[in-house]
Amino acid sequence: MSRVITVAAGQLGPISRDEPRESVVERLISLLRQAAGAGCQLVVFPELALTTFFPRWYMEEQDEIDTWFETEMPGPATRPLFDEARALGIGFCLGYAELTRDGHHYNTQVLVAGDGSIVAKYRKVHIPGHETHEPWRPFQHLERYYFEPGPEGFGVWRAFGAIVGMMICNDRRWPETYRVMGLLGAEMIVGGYNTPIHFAPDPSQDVLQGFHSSLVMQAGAYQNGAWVVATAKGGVEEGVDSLAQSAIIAPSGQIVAQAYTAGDELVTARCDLAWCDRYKKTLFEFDRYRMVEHYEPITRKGGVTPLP
Ligand code: CDT
Repeated sequence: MSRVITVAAGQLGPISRDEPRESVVERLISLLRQAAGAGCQLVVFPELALTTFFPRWYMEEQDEIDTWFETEMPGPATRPLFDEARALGIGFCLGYAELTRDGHHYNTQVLVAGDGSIVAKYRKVHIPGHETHEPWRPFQHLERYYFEPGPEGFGVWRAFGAIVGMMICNDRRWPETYRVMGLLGAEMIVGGYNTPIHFAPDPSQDVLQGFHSSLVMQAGAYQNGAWVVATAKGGVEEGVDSLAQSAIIAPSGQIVAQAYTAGDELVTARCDLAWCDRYKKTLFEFDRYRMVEHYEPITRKGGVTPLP
């Protein structure tokens, strides 16, 4: 029996610092409606999709910091998105900054079913950037100041007739992200990103941002026999240019659909889950070919073990 999910990457263009959540939610609802019209079952929205990418600024006052976080999901501003999704019978994946009741701050994503119920919550594992204010940079990337890593790690969930995993932005650069979910049987891995084009620690990478983003996701899809759907918040936001190029990637590693603008744009593809097994049950048959006895250094804490 064929199992097909028609999926969309619901890319956003820039969100200005003073754009209210309600206005962003209207933009998300517009994308949701387009997706429903295109026969999609699932729309993947960007990381931190409700506001501008606030970690580019250093803030000291906790009260000010907490204004960027959601204390409930859905909350008053996001409930219309959940209501519209339920009315349309379409699911979505949404990234936002989460402040828990006991005071933890996470970079979070929820997977929401077509009936509006939350299937799963994922908290970003790989937190990039820096811990303290670094005034030499043209803009900050203070995710390590604002967010704790998700304590739960990676997971997969049965949803949309598939086994779905989640990742968020920098997670996509790490092979372990895909492999852990691959080992849990992931057939589709979804997530959002905010990737500034300028990388202050090594600007030679600026022109390679699009290449690197595609490189890691295509490899992750292929090596684990999974579809990958990754959605950007792109374009020039508060003076900082970010990568667009939202993409839907097949288990073959091929990009089957990609955004061609840096604005609000819907990218869709018909994803046949049967294609996963062409890779999972041949070249990447884990049970048969993985050589775990040689992989122990990968789970050891820390970095490189230098030669004596
Ligand atoms: N949001 C996010 O994770 N962005 C990172 C930028 C890394 S440079 C500090 C990314 O990997 O795209």
